[in-house]
Parts: sequence; C-alpha cells; structure tokens
Amino acid sequence: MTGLFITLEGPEGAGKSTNREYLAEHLRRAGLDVLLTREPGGTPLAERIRELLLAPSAEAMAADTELLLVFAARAQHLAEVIRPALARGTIVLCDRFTDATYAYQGGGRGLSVERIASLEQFVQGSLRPDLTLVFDLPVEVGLSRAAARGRLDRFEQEGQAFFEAVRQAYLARAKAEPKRYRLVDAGQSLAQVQQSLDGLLPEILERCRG
Ligand code: T5A
Repeated sequence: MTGLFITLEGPEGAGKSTNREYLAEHLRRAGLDVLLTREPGGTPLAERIRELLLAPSAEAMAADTELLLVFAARAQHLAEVIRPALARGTIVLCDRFTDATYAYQGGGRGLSVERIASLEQFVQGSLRPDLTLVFDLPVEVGLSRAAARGRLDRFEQEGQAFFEAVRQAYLARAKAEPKRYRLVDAGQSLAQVQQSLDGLLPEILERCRG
C-alpha cells in the first residue's frame, strides 16, 4: 500500500498553512488517514535547521549554504516522516517541498536548476509529489499579509524583485507540468479560495482512493 504525497506551494502569505488545515479536515471526513507536515522542518532535527534558515543573522548566509541546509532538512524529513507515512498508506499533506527550492534558491537566489536537480535526485531518488497545489497571488498582497503578522524572517526581509522571481518560477513549473500542478488564485478572499479548493476536492479524493 502506498499513500499519496500532496504538496502546497506558493509565495509568502499565500495561505498555504490556513488551507492545509481545511483540506486535511475534508480528507479526514472522507475517512482518509492524513498527515500534516511542513518544510523546512517536520522533525525535531529538521526544525532546528529551519531555525538556522529563517533567523535573521549578521553573517550573510551564502546561497550554497542555504541550498544545502534546505536539502539536509529534507533528507531528515524524508527518512523520519514522509517515506514511512507513504509506506503505511497515509496521505501526506506537506506545506512546501522541493518546488520551493526551485522557486526560492533557483528563482530568488539565481542558483542553477541543474545544481538543484542533482541534489533532488541525490536526496529523493525517484520520489516526487503526486499532486502540487500552487497558491498564487500578487507579491505585494502576500507580503502585506506576512507583514501583518509582525517580525519578518530572513526570507521575508528580501525585496520585491526576489519575490517576483519566486512567483514566476512557481508559475513556470506549473505550466511545464500541468498533470502534477493545480493553480489556486490565492489573492481572493479566504471564502473564495476555499470554494476553489472545494472544486478540486473530488479529483483529490479520487486520487487519494487510488
Ligand atoms: N524555503 C522553504 C526555501 O527557501 N526553500 C525551500 O526549499 C523551502 C521548503 C519558510 C520559508 O522557507 C523558504 C520559503 C519561506 O520563506 P514559512 O514561515 O513556512 O517559511 O513561510 P511560508 O510558507 O510563506 O509561511 P506563511 O505563513 O508566510 O505563508 P502561508 O502559510 O502561505 O500563509 P498563512 O496560511 O500562514 O496565511 C498568512 C496570513 O494571511 C492570512 C492568514 O490568516 C494569515 O494571517 N490569509 C488570508 N487573508 C486574506 N485572504 C486570504 N485568502 C487569506 N489566506 C490567508
């Protein structure tokens, strides 16, 4: 028995965490075994790496260091949480995964796709998400939502051009592989976003039931 690996992606403040709960509730009500997790993080060790990645610091983090830390956290998360859950037949709903690396370290920091792809292969082997929901919204809307929460983390302190590149990287990936990605207009009200998710639920449920 293998589960289903669903990832939620998008720029800052897109509503991934909020809507992850909403989706999980619907899937559980349908009798499915659902595990909610996130990246970077998802295990105690990976959450410590997350702290390193998100904490603003006087010493600038080199882009390669950032890339390797993201994949180090992912290796731990895969070994301890994601692979065992999928092997038990669980639906794994993960807030961000490797698409975020292509968007932030690739699009945002300008690291090459080839370098990211080689680490993806090294850390994940053939494992890729079965379905990826990309919550898309104008950069300024997402940033103002994130800012309303208070102190900004190391990524949130980046400028508009960085987040524009992140957004475009997500959109390009979704366009290149329409079978795996579903775009959600996350700039709408929460009620409207959840209505869009309701529209996707029959397909998600069908895929979960295999
Ligand atoms: N990262 C991550 C990398 O650089 N590379 C990688 O490989 C990975 C995996 C993670 C950071 O790490 C980077 C990317 C990130 O910068 P994080 O805190 O997990 O840091 O960052 P986010 O995932 O962006 O978390 P956010 O909380 O900012 O965004 P969410 O989860 O998309 O948004 P959410 O649900 O928390 O909502 C944000 C606020 O908006 C409101 C919510 O109530 C909340 O207050 N909201 C809405 N308001 C109005 N209308 C709507 N439709 C709304 N939806 C939500």
